[in-house]
Amino acid sequence: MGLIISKLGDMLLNSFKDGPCRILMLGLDAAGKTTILYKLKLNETVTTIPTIGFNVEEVSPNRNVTFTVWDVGGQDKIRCLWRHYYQGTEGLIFVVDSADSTRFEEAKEELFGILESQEMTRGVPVCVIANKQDLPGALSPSRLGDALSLNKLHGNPWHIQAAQATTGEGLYEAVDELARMIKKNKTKR
Ligand SMILES: Nc1nc2c(ncn2[C@@H]2O[C@H](COP(=O)(O)OP(=O)(O)OP(=O)(O)O)[C@@H](O)[C@H]2O)c(=O)[nH]1
Ligand SMILES: [Mg+2]
Repeated sequence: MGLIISKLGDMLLNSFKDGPCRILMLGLDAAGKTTILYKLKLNETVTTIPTIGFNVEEVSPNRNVTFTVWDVGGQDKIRCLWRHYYQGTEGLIFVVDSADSTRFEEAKEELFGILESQEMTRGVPVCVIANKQDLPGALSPSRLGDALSLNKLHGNPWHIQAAQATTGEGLYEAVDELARMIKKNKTKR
């Protein structure tokens, strides 16, 4: 039994042996990206200001996985810079404010735009974080998934995870699921 567990651990380790995975985290402004990054990195709820440019941190959600997470500012006027970060992306985290229904359509257009872009890795695994579940009117992940038409994402493995970045709830589940999808994607190739 111990041997099987250690073999499984080795297999997981081997699939990430090329070094840290390059993870890009995008989403509209104020979705909660920077809050997520530092909750994962420091386990602290930091006070953020809108990101102009990017933050990058190495994050190890468990001992077998290291992610280099790029968190790029989402304000409308700087979204044109996103594409400069696409190349070499192995996993995409797309963060949505689940209570901001007036901007679901905009979020959906941005998500599909990213995945259709020439520079983005074909078939990159996507983890959508349905953030701010604590706010009144927040949509459940399944309803948010419908609002974002995730069922139309045929070329990419995807998962949607409910989360509250301010407490960290759901964040480890999100990165674990992303790691699982990336690993599966790598063994397929
Ligand atoms: N209620 C609630 N507020 C949150 C949550 N996550 C983030 N916030 C708040 O949302 C605001 C924006 O968070 P940021 O992390 O700066 O958002 P961002 O996506 O990095 O925004 P840009 O850098 O402009 O792209 C901050 O006031 C956060 O405290 C959450 O789960 N619940
Ligand atoms: Mg930010």
